[in-house]
Amino acid sequence: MRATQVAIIGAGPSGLLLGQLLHKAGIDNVILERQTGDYVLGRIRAGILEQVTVNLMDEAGVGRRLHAEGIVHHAIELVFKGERHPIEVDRLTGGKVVTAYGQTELTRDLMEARAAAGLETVYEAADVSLHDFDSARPVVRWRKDGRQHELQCDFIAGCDGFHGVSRATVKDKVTEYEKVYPFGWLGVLADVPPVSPHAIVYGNSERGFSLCSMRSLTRSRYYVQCPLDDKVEDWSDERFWDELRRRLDPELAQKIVTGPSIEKSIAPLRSFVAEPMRFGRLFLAGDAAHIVPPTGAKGLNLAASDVKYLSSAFVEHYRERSAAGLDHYSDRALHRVWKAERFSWWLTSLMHRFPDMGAFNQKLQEAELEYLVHSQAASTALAENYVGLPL
Ligand code: FAS
Ligand code: PHB
Repeated sequence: MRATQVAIIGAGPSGLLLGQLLHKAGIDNVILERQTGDYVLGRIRAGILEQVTVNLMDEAGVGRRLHAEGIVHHAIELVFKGERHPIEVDRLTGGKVVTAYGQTELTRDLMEARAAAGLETVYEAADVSLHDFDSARPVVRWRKDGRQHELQCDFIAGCDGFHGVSRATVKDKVTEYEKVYPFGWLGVLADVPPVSPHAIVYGNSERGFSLCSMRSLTRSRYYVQCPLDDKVEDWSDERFWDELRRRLDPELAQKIVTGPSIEKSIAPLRSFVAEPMRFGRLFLAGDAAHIVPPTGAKGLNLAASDVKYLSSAFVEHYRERSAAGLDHYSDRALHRVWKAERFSWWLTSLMHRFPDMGAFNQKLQEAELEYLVHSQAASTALAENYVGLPL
């Protein structure tokens, strides 16, 4: 039977980054992905990288384009009651910054590096199933080209996202914690210059949340909060641009450069954590184990920190014959996950209008925003979470 050291399920950012770090450490791995590579690249998702993630891309040897094309942000801005307030994350955290670089580009860089190294990625792997991960020789099976395939391995890394097979395989061993938000995000990608090229702008208006971001100096990413039962077809480009302007301060609203959307989608918001993240020789990483509302730009960055912990644990196992990293992986990852869950929930609660919030809670939101932008201590707390807590 074919064999490898680590079988990775999923060729999203988690799986690809893990595969690259393991390869750099001389650990053989195979990735099984149920979609095509183009399909994976076609999913428009995250856009903001913490320094931890940038450092990991460098460690994986794939940081060149990220440094050439990524846009460093030294601040974010909060808009409420028609005024815009900077939160200078760089100054408040002693020099830490975030980088705008789309998940699509990060995934492309990792895919190209993997192909260049001649590493095996099985795309369109159907009906992946996981077996014997409580033994010393787990087995992964899948179907492709009308044939059944199987792979023996030392470990399985479940990097297959929220709807993947890995967590589903251990659903009777998992404790799930979930919070679903009563609204979604309508996101638009457009080839127009970003309205605020050096700061992500978060808005809280009486009409709801808005976000102004970018993928480059010629490609912008915008979001508005929308009801959960909205459909993308309810939103013409014109209606979107008009609604976005209404949720910003007047100066920024008149600077918006509009253009045809090249991607438009509605994403639901949820907070979700599955505990533990280890089951014998099966380890969960990234969205397979946790989901955050995108408000805090933590999803992709949490996936990266899981991968940092897991790849280090595998290296310790193979190089030092030590099980310490593997034994501590779940607790160590969850410690960081829950802090990011808290921050993402807090910023989502602060910046969105909830259908049933009532006048008192609305006044509380306004008071917290006023306190936040005028208090060094409160701004510092926001800033240190936004740039990413230490590993
Ligand atoms: P992914 O879901 O990216 O990748 C999992 C991979 O596994 C996929 O390629 C999938 O096809 C594959 N797979 C699934 N089941 C399988 C099976 N049975 N067999 C084989 N393969 C299988 N994060 C942010 O930080 N900011 C954002 O703005 C943001 N926006 C988002 C918008 C949306 C609509 C979504 C869904 C997520 C968003 N995220 C955002 C979070 C997102 O970026 C994730 O954190 C990131 O994709 C996590 O990467 P992975 O863990 O690799 O999971
Ligand atoms: C994005 O650019 O897609 C983005 C930026 C900041 C967020 C969420 C998404 O908080």
